[in-house]
Amino acid sequence: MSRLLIISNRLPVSVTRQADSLSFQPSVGGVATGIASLEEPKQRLWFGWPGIASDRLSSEHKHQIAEGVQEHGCKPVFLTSAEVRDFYFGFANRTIWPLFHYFSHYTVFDESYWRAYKKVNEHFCREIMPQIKLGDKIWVHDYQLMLLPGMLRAKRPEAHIGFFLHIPFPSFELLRLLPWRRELLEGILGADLVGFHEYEYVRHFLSSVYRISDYEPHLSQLMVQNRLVRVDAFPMGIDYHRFAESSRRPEVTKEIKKIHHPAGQRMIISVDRLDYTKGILKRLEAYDWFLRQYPEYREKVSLVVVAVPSRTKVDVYNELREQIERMIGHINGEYGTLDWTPVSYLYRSLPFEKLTALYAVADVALITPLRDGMNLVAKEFVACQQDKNHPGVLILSEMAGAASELAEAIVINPHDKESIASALRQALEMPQAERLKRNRMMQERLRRYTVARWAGDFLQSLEQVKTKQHIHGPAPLTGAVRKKLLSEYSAAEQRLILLDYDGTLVSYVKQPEDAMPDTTLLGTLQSLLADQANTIIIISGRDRDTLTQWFGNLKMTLIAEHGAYMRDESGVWNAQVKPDNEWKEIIRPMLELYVDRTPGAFIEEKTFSLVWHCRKSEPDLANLRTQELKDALMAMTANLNIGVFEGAKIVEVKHIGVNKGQAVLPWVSRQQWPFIFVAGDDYTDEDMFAVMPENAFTCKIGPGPSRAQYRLNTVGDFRELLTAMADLKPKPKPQQ
Ligand code: GDG
Repeated sequence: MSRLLIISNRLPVSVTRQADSLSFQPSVGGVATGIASLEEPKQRLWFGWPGIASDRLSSEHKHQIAEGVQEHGCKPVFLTSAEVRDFYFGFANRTIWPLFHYFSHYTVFDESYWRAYKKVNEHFCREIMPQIKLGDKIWVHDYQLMLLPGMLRAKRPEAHIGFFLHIPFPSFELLRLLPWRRELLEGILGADLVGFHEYEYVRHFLSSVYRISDYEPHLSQLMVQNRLVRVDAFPMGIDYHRFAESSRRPEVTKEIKKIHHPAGQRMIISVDRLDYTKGILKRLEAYDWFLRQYPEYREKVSLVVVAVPSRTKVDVYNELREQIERMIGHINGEYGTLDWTPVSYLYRSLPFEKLTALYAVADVALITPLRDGMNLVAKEFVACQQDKNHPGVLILSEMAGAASELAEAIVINPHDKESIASALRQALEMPQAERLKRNRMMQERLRRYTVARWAGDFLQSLEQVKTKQHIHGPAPLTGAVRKKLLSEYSAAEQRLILLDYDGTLVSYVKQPEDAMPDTTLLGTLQSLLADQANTIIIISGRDRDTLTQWFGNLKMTLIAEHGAYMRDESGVWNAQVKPDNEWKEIIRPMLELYVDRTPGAFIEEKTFSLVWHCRKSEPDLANLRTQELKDALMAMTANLNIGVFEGAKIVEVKHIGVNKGQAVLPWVSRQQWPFIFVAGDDYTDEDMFAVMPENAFTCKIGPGPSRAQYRLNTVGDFRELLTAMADLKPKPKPQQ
């Protein structure tokens, strides 16, 4: 049976040591609950750090921990104190956490933190590798382990890997600040399925991938090397029934009411980890403002602040704690009376049943993070509003991922104290029927999309991506296929080799004229041409002059402008179609207009075509303009004998009778070739692939759909294959 391997920074079991004995307590965090209640029974194994640094443990303790957590389906990954310091408190929580939550001024860029992050991700990889069995699904969680999917992929190309980020994915403008941005993206893209809480984060991720890693997404899917990767939103839910049930315990709610909710007073709650992203300080300022603006509520409301200690080894957290406590002191000093304390403050974690009772008895939950991936507290509060006679109101920040699902909450901007104050008033005055109605609508949604559904949905999508990967696209030209190709090459008496140039023999560059062949490439071509059995043709969209300048010295056939001109081995160029270019003067002004409107764009003129290039333009603008230009051109060319084609960062308008397929057809049908090899990377090469006989090896270079049978990922991979062909012994000349 295939298994589910879950990998997160911390194990869902907390290990505590008292004197010399260890105890193990399963923690009921969201993910753990979701996975535990998955419908499909799967064997599960969870990897993570048990929470105590390994240099503080004897080998006997480590052994006991391994055995103890095994009972909970877990395997420990031990980390030293130095690793915890630089990886967890360093890169994860001083670099990624602030940056991804838009706190760039708190972000520390430290090479040694980055090294520790890489090292710990590698360490996780080493621990997991021996445990992976064929068919296992691997689910990596969160920002501490963003390199891990890529590391696992490098070792297990076929593995099923999912990655879920629990925090926001920031916009490109933030991510670009990070010196290691490309490595992080490549790491995440090692997964087959990448999940976020919200579509907004999907958008940011794809836009960064496009700008930084050069992969081009199509509708939330992209080809990474030859692997289909899907990126999607999976808003995490909660264990709705567990919260709803727990909130119905009258003995606990009574106790909480007695302490925190005196008769005649209304109660507002604020529950979070003590973290600067949660906006606790701004919330207190807004509460202060509320008491000032609406003095009639003094002595009628109280705010209970639960701040769960968090990351106390990071300075800004300690500073924030001091500021919060000072602010609470100020409010209580300013407005408090002998009978009334405006803010009660609990700096600790409450037991689960006390927390749900607090949710249940509160009149208002004031949840105002400055940024939050999702915010489960908001959902939990709504789930606990089960008493029809006492429905509470949720005030939620628009910066929390949960806001897009909980639209019936009062949604506020956490920086706007004025609107928070009036939201508090609105909440306190809201009629019971409306409170009930709003909660019912939100509860309906939360009851359906629970954390179990979330986990099930994610894993099912992972399976679908894997199925799609196998149906889609050309097979990799590696391993046995490569061997077969080389052995057929070796055995063949006559070979036809058709090669596109840009994107196939050389990589794309910003300035097309800079893509001249290097000496290694020319050497490889020369060796191939030295073999009598080879007929090699370069067939490109380039013009005659460029091809003559670059390959004029080689005794080979060249085809320019997608087949408009051909130069035979003797060096003479012949037009293959009669030029008919009157259309150019009609089309050119339109292309010029789109050059003016798109900084970085330019026009290239060829004998039979006009090409609008936007490789150097800002990617989003380039995409937008490409679509607009295509639409405009389609309308203009409807009655002309010309076609409009979109290629890699270009729009080309050309004579319809000219294409690479037609150009190579006479060569293909000239004789029965025992070996044909065709390679190309863009849409113009698809015309060649389409006219090839069954026995031809057709090879697409790079990502994207293709008619080709095989794929190589990069120009480098392809050149390496050509070199391998050139290294094979040439066929001896046939005996006269
Ligand atoms: C990260 C993302 C995303 C809180 N106080 C007590 C207590 N809690 C529990 C809550 C809730 C959890 O802690 C907090 O979850 P949040 O979602 O609100 O926030 P983060 O800890 O920052 O979590 C966040 C989440 O991952 C999931 O993907 O939503 O955006 O930042 O479940 O119940 N639990 C107990 N006592 C407390 O006093 N027992």
